[in-house]
Amino acid sequence: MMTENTIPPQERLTFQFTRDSVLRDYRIAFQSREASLIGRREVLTGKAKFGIFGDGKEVVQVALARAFRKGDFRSGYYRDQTLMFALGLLRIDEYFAQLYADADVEREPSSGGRQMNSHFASRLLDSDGEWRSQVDSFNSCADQSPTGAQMPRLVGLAYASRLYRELDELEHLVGFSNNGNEIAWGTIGDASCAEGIFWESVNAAGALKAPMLLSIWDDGYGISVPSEYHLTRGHLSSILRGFQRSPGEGEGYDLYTVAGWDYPALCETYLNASEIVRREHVPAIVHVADLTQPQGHSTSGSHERYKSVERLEWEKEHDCLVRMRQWMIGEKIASEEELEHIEKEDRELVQELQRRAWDNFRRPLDDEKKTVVSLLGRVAAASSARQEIEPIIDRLDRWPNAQRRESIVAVHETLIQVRGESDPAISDLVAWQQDSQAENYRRYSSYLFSESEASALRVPVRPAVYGPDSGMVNGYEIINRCFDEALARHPNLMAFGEDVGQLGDVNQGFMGLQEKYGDLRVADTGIREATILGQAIGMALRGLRPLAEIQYLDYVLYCLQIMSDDLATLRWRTMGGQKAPVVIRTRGHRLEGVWHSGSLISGILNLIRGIHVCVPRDMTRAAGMYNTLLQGDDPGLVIEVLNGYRLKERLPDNIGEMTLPLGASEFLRKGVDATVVTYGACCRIALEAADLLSEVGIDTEVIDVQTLQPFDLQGQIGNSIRKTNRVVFVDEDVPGGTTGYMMKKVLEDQGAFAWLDAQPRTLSGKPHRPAYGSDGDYFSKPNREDIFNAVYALMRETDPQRFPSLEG
Ligand SMILES: Cc1ncc(C[n+]2csc(CCOP(=O)(O)OP(=O)(O)O)c2C)c(N)n1
Repeated sequence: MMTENTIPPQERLTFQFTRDSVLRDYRIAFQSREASLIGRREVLTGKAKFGIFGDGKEVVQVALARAFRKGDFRSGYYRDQTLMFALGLLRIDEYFAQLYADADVEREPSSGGRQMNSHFASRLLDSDGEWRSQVDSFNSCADQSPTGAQMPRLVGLAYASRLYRELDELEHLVGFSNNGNEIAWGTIGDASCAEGIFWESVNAAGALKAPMLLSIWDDGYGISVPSEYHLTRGHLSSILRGFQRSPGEGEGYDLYTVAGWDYPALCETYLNASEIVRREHVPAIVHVADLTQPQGHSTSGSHERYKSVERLEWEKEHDCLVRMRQWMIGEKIASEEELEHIEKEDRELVQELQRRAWDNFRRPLDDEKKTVVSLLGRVAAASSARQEIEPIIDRLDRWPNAQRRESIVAVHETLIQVRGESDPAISDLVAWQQDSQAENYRRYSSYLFSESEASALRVPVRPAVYGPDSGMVNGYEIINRCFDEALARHPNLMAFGEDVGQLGDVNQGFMGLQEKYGDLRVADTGIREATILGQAIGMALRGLRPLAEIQYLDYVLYCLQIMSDDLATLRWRTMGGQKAPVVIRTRGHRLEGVWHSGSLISGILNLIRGIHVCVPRDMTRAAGMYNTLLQGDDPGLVIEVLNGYRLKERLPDNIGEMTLPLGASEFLRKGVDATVVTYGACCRIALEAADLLSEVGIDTEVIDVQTLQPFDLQGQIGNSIRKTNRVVFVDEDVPGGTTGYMMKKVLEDQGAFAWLDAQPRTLSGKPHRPAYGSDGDYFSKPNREDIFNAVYALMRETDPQRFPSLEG
């Protein structure tokens, strides 16, 4: 029932059915349905927290799986369990392990229990954090819950195939591509197509001619809201038509519409569509209509509340399994009796696998509870608080299906009861508590950053080297030389962004490099920050090293959601199973104007834990950070100083090799009276203030933190405060923003509070955005005079005689 496509009938490939292959598909689909039914029951009986399932979308997914080839990638969402089963990327017991939040990554390989059920991923990395071959396997990137968030990286996953096909210098990367023949398969629900990033991604993949095959699972609703509220005219195919290419035209999309219950039509559609996408590198969209949701959206509610009786009846009739079954019987592929027999077998199999997953999940928890009960028993026996402890033990012992939390709570309550007592049993309990804390840290908090040999924190430090001929050049020339050498050294490095290609970026950092390296390696993009970022994530997932430019820091907000939800969480949410070492380049700080002043640091910093954040004060520092990040395997954001491109710096002889260690603060000025901690463009202002302060006899130490994440790993700021006993944190962010972050790091984490003789101060911009013009900037952001006054006031606190009031 292909209703719309660009393949003339005589050219269509016909799907070859065999009885075995059809039966195999039906069984996968049927087992998947059973898994959904049992899954819902498990939630409703309290054994799992929440369930969202792929029922109603089984048949289309077994059909899609037939066209999926080794090396291909999936970027989809929580309805894709059947596809994952069909590709062999997920076992049924693993599916249930995730439903139970089993925190053992061997049993729950998608996320090690960190992600809600039906958030799938394949393990792209081995246990050392190195890439496994992707060409010998089916691949899936890690799902996210925000609707449409799978789209931006899909663009990059697909576009990578084009790069692999067209760039000879990538030929050596055999583990990632076979001549760019791979397709990136996307899936999305119909209602999620109302998201802005959906349209941005569709447009970007079309403009990039990326081999992407996107399926839209259309079941007519987004939770309770029907299609007409989501989409103009309520019908996707008709609004997508503008993207469609005409027959023979190279650019644009192939569009297909097919019913989600029509197995032979689905198989034929995917066979044909994928063939063209793979061969011609033309993207395609398959709008899969008439899908259903037999159990409703999720376990959070029942669809009887918002679907009419007629709709519910229609869904029963059009249930894809019912229809496939009827077709199989009609085509004499299997008889009713045969199918009943198979279904009974499969139902039992799924039940058995669910029970196994539950038992495996429970065993370590029950063992742990037993251990704790026994440890607590020993403590009770030895303690004067026995009467108080016994009810704690009893409660834990009787707790049905206790998890780790219940044991930890009981241990904590017991330790409160026995405070001040000492006994070997208590020591054993404390030792258990500490081991458990470490183990649970590993379970839930490991892999925020790379733990591999390739971590950016392990990159050897190579200081800048200057010779007698090292001349002074403009800042932009330093960056330009750095990128030139990086592109030569890393054949898989691709730089792209708005105005990056032909113009060489708005500040000439890439000037001349497109001519030298070609328009795929140094590329212009549309104005589409979310998909510039997504493009980078997808490319990085396929072994490339993207350097994605966001033209100004202020526009990072457009891609912040993807940076935060996808890139920053990727390694963590897969428990080390995936990585995307993207380098994001942007520029900010102190250019005048509300949207060019680039001071939104804390908003960004606090949302992208999992990404290194570098705030170089000049271009030499920036170059060192790029070189470090490009040798590491974590993502990083580098915020260059906007007004630094035309300032002169000395060009290091080893600009291509020099590296700057992340997390190393630099002393810009030594002093004994007060410490000023800052970064980026404020460094210069702080130094000017320090000069002014020295005129009144105050010797200020100025520290550039250089990177905000990681932050001052050697505790140099704490050491400085130990000497000066006074500190002011300065930046252009909002009050309590990054200055608050730095203060927490130094006073709390480094314990510098103990060394202070005066109240610690923060000095930041105003709470509003910076006003335009020189005066607007001066009065919106901290300036030399503000820093002078802040430090002077601290000095006056201890010695008012020597530092009299400035106010007469
Ligand atoms: C950005 C965002 N907004 C809202 C939600 C809550 N939500 C989860 S699923 C969903 C409906 C999605 O409908 P559709 O795209 O048609 O997919 P379906 O669930 O029907 O397969 C909504 C609104 C979300 N996950 N993310």
